[in-house]
Amino acid sequence: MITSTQIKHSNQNQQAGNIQFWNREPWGISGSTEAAIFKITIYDADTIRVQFTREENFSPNPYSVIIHPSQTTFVIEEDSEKIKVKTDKIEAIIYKFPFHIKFFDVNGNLLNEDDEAFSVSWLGTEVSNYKKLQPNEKFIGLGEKTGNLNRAGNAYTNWNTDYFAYGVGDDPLYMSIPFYIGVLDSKAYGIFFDNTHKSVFNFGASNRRFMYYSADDGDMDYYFFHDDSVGKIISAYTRLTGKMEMPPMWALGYQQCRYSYYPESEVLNLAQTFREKDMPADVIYLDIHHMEKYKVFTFDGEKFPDPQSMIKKLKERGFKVVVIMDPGIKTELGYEPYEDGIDKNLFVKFPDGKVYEGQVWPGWCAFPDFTKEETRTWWGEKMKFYKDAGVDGYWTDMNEPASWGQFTPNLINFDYEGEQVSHRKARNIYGMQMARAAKEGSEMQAPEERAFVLTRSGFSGIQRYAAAWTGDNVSSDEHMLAGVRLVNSLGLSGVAFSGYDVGGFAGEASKALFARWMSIAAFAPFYRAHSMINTCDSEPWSFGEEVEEISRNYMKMRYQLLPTLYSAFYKSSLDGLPISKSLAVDYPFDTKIYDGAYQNQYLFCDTFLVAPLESTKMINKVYLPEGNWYYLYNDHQSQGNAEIYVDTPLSYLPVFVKAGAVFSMQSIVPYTDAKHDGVLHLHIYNGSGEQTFIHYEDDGKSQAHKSGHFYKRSIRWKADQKTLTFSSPEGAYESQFKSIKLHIHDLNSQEIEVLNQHIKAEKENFAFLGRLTEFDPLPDHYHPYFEVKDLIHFTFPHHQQEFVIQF
Ligand code: NBV
Repeated sequence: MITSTQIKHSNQNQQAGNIQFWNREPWGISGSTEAAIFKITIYDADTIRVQFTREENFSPNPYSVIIHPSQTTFVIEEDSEKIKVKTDKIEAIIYKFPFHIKFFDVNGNLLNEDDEAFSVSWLGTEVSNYKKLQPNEKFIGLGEKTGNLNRAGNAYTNWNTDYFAYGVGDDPLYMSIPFYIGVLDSKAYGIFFDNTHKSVFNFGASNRRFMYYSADDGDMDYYFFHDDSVGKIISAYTRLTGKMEMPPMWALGYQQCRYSYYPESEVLNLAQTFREKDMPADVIYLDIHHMEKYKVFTFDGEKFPDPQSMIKKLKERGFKVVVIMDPGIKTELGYEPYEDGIDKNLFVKFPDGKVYEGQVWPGWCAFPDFTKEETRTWWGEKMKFYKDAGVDGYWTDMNEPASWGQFTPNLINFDYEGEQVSHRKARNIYGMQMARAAKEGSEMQAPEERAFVLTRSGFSGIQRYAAAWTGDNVSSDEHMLAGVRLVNSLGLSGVAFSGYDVGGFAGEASKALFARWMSIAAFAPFYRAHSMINTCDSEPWSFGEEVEEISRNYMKMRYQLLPTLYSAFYKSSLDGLPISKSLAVDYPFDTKIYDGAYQNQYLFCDTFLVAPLESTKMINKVYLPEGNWYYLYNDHQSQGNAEIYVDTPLSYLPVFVKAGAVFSMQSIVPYTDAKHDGVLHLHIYNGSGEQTFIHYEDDGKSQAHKSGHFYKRSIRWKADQKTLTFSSPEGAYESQFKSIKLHIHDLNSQEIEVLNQHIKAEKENFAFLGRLTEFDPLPDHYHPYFEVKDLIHFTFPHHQQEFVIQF
């Protein structure tokens, strides 16, 4: 056997080599090859973990995976050449001479295979897994990565980086999620490479033999997922790394940010203007100028003499306040957090024990070691300062961590939950652990309330702690569309709650760009406008009357859609699926969706097909996948599997509703906590097949939903049979809706007749509100959806029991 020292110093590729021995284990198999020890663990029928190390012990990442293997059944068979491991969903064939692995589905279709010669290998300390490229293989996901939806032919680096005004093809950015999905002609699989070192994913760049993933050091530790849909693969990945918890309802509202709003009078004025202009909004951000000399846990006494009373006034107007928190602690004697952190030994250090210092906004700073539990708790305790002022949410910025020079020395030490590692292993996880400290701190300060944390940096599993935004984007059309792809890619990678700076952070948006961006972002999970210091005003009323009107319409539509949005968040908190869902989730084998012209399209809340486009285009091509689709604004029906032309004035973002869909709306409210009129508008689209919409409500702010205080019922529309079934509601929370108004789109005259009969028979339950025979044509000028009339609508009380309507 080659010694591990020889291998580590070698300048040539060293393969794992032949299997020397192996054992059956209750969870899979363990063994040794010529170069390393290995374990293959059956995590679940759809998830198999492969680990290799040249050390004596494996060193798994303690941060990302939060579950242990389930007790799923599997079969192991051996012959002279290979070991076969079979679950209900995957068959893995492990060849012994030399070690390499092939994954099949249970029908024997090849999903993924190691390059036989290289499979698991090392180059110095760098560890890699080489996989043969399959015919027509596409690669999607990998988190916050620029570029095309299909990543084939490109390579990416995972190394969390502060990148001001990044280009739309630049890499790496702020967050690393080493999880991708491979799409073959009719099957898909997923791979999560759980190694926090700097890593590379090469999807066939500069070669046509293999794709590979490598890390600078550490174990080869990956999870292979397979199920019969892309959605189930994402669910399997989030079963492992966790799901978003229900955020407070206000975090779904419109949010206004600026680097920075100050002084206090400007902030109050801003809040007042939203209300005066009848533009719904929920959140105002305080960026770094709220602090005294950029010192975290302080307020600037001149700009904000009385933060408590300012925040109280904002709350009276229905606003929440989110403050920025940067990790760097100014190294200033007399500054309590610095002195306390030194006393308690909580900062990142050089190997000789001296505190590492880097320069950021406050000047020279020490960096709390968030990879240590004690530091996270300490940070949470310090957050009392903000809680006392009435702050509602936290924004963790610069947590890559960023510092002037952008090149942190690799030798500095991090605790890494007691393992004691260098920056090489800790950097990619640092931001996530800061976000975790913020979430746990928020919950420590206000145990009854749901936390809201927005983070720039993160790693696999970040969705458990925070929403994410895509950092310092630029005011341009290509950035606006790149942002959509980033958010969709984050959604493919387990991060359902994310968004981008509307209007662009760096630069100045044109009127048209701002209007288009506001409309697209109304269909993003996180809806916030933000802009850089020393740029023009960028509030939704700053670009003239037309932009103001368009913005208002889409902001209002967002608030009308809150019941659908909140229900979609609920669903995602259970299944881990995206809220902004690339078409690659539901239509992965339709090659058209990867086309450059259509790759930005996505399904929002499972129901709306959104086709984002540049602000300069007034007509555009949209691809509608299989099925029938209704244009949101006039119910015009189009056949799927087709490219269609759509007029796209700034006032009309192309949005289509899938035939057979069900979604809900409410009356317009100025902020999420304000009372709606109690009528739940249920929109049902004729079509075929069936859709179940889970209507979900709770108090939108407390933790009570975790102990049964929610209201949930499923509403199933069987389009073929024209049956609408409401299940009995579950949960101890009383719905805020008192009646339901049904809007049935596109019934034919016979169906309308049946419906009329039914309504007559059920008089006590329904009030028929009449029929409008024709739609208003689309007006030339901006015209909000909520004024467009439906064909049929009727109202009935919000029943407590299960009932069925047969049309
Ligand atoms: O805190 C200032 C900004 C913030 O507004 C932005 O959203 C972050 O991405 N921050 C970066 C620091 C530096 C900006 C040049």
